[in-house]
Amino acid sequence: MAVDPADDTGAGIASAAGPRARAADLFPGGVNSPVRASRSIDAPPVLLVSGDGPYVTDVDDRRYIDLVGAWGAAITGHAHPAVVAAVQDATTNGFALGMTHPGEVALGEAIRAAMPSLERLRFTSSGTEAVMSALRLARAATGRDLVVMFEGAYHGHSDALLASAGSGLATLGVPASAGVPAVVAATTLVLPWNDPDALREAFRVHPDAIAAVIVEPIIANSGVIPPAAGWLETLREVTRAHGTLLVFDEVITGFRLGRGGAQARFGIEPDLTTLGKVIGGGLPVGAYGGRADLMTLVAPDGPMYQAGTLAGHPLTMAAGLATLAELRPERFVALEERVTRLAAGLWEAARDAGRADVSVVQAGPLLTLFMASTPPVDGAAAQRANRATFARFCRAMRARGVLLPPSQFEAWFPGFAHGDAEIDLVLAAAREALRT
Ligand code: KE4
Repeated sequence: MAVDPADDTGAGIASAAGPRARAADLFPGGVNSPVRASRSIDAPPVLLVSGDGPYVTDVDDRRYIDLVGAWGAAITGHAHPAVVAAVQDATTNGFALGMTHPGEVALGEAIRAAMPSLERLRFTSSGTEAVMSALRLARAATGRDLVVMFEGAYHGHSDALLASAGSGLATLGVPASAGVPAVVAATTLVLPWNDPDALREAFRVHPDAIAAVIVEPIIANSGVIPPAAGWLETLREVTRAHGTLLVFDEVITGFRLGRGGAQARFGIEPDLTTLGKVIGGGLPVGAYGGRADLMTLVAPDGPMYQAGTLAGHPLTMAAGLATLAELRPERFVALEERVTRLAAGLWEAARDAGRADVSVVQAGPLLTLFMASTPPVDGAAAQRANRATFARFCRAMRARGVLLPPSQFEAWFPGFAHGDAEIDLVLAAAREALRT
């Protein structure tokens, strides 16, 4: 059908080129978030049109077992009937009303009941905003400027956190992205993971200057790299000793490691926590919260400003509440049992295929298959994994109907809807893919 110049709805363009080509024409990389472009596995981006439970279907009507899981948000499985119904009901009352809505109160109370360290909290529309706000709050509370993060972690795309380690240990960060001013990256110290000496050195070199240490309690953004025994306790002890705030970035681990997240699992109480993904049930969301004496500094009560047109969006609140209602403790136990079976099966498949270059790291319900002969213990080690081999493995899995996160440096996100049948199918595909 020719494109009718008078048709300004854009509908007529549909037939002019396929969706992939039109996306490529519209968006950088043809995507609205870089990792979706699948560049690191030398494959075209997948365009998905629907999800149901553990499955997704692409524009070419191919069905996959989905281990991307909306990057963690879809823990209940896609299009969970209770979540769909809750959002459908909510839509009939209008979408964004522009003032506080009872749904915000209900979800806020449900989050606090599960994670009591969030004595008070604030919703945002993304994890990035939650992290950016929590760190602004930490600076406001301490009057200090520097923030420590760890190599291999990702905390969203706010300028100061797009930093990589400076030349020497405990030196100020340098920009990790074009467009980030050096002076902004220099407010971040990027330290090695699981390294207490480096942490203590940073505080020695920068006394009374570090506002916060932000940590993914289990690094998921290098692929899964758990904390070494005692590491999180050391972070808590050293930050407390220096009047520095400890920020747990639980955008991934929150309501995935269990209702209490990593802070419950590891028994560490952070000063501030950031959340996202699961608490919105797949709708745009973020949240930050923590000690009441800190949150009282947030506008309009206090001098630290943060805002958002769609923060606390009624539909997101409805999806989040319905999702949290599905997060029963026994379902986390069952999920973790299946992930343990998956991890063991992947190790066995690698051994049976004679693949000494494969390691599997599991931390609770999160796991990553690394193309590395030994499990990486920090970001630098993860970077040494063989990306080309992982790319081939990922493409081979895709060809066998399993959609893995298209990067070596991501966690896999099995959820409650992945039953034994799906685990068996993933293992069967992996056995073949590892042999090729
Ligand atoms: P968002 O701004 O993307 O909602 O959240 C940022 C963020 C913050 N903290 C952690 C620990 C995160 O993992 C994320 C975002 N996670 C990535 C997946 N690795 C999102 C996927 C993407 O960027 O498209």
